Amino acid sequence: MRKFIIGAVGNPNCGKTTLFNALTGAKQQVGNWPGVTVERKVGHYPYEEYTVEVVDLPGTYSLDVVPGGSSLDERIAQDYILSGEADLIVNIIDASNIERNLYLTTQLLEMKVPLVIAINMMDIAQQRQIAIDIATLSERLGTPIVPLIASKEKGIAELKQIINEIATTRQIPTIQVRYPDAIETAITQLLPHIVPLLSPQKQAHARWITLKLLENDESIVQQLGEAVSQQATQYREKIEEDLEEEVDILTADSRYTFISATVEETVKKSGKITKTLSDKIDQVVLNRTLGIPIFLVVM
Ligand SMILES: Nc1nc2c(ncn2[C@@H]2O[C@H](COP(=O)(O)OP(=O)(O)O)[C@@H](O)[C@H]2O)c(=O)[nH]1
Ligand SMILES: [Mg+2]
Repeated sequence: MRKFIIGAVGNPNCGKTTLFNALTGAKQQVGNWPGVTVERKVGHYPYEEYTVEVVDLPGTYSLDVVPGGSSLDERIAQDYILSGEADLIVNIIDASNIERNLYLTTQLLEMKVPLVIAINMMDIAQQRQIAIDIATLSERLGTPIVPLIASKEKGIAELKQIINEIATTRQIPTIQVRYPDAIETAITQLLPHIVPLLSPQKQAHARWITLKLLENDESIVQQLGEAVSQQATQYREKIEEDLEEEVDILTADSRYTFISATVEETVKKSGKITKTLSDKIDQVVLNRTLGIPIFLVVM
């Protein structure tokens, strides 16, 4: 029997565990990620002549490993995705919080891995009168999207079918976030120094790895070593001097610009949306994670 491995990623509370259970039923093994006490859950389901293995990654808002920070979950998720173990990544996003969830999605698009998006909580979006143009969103993100209500097992058959299709074709998203010229130039100049350090399997992720090095991502810095990291630091300091802003703030800003334009075109909110308490808390956590000082106006 042939086997596919898929990694499940998403923000906390997007319904990842519910989907994992709907896909794999009772057949799960629970262990730990190597060297750490973070739970690693693996399940299986049969599909045609395949066994599909589902690896549950920690819930995260981003894949940023902040230096000296407590970004263990982000490190596990990023390292796993870059390891190439998975044939594809399923990104579960919460339809009722689409803009916030798309930050992680944008990073996955940038990583150039075969990707399927599952938009979960479609029932809640409907209750809140949030209309999502899934066909256009799929086009803008350059990746297949399956709507789901995981808690009612709706959309699971469609998701399984798309998973096998993309795991077979290994179609990779072509969308590229555009960064300020100074960052794009630094990526172009650093790339030839980084590519020779990467295993053949990691070459596809070279732009992402270079960008993360420029952002001073701790996991990437440790993997690439001292020499090239010092080179990246010189570029980073120059950019920060010229643009008077930190590189990771600039890149987050570019991602949000991409997300805002995408959401504006594809998501319509006709009802008046009042933020729930958990939305507000998540917003604070996200802003902290990204290190962006934002004063929350609570209405
Ligand atoms: N209404 C609704 N609730 C859902 C859906 N999927 C998951 N949930 C609920 O959302 C909550 C969080 O789900 P969970 O799977 O634990 O999220 P995780 O943190 O991503 O693992 C749980 O109470 C689920 O029952 C859905 O499609 N619709
Ligand atoms: Mg969970």
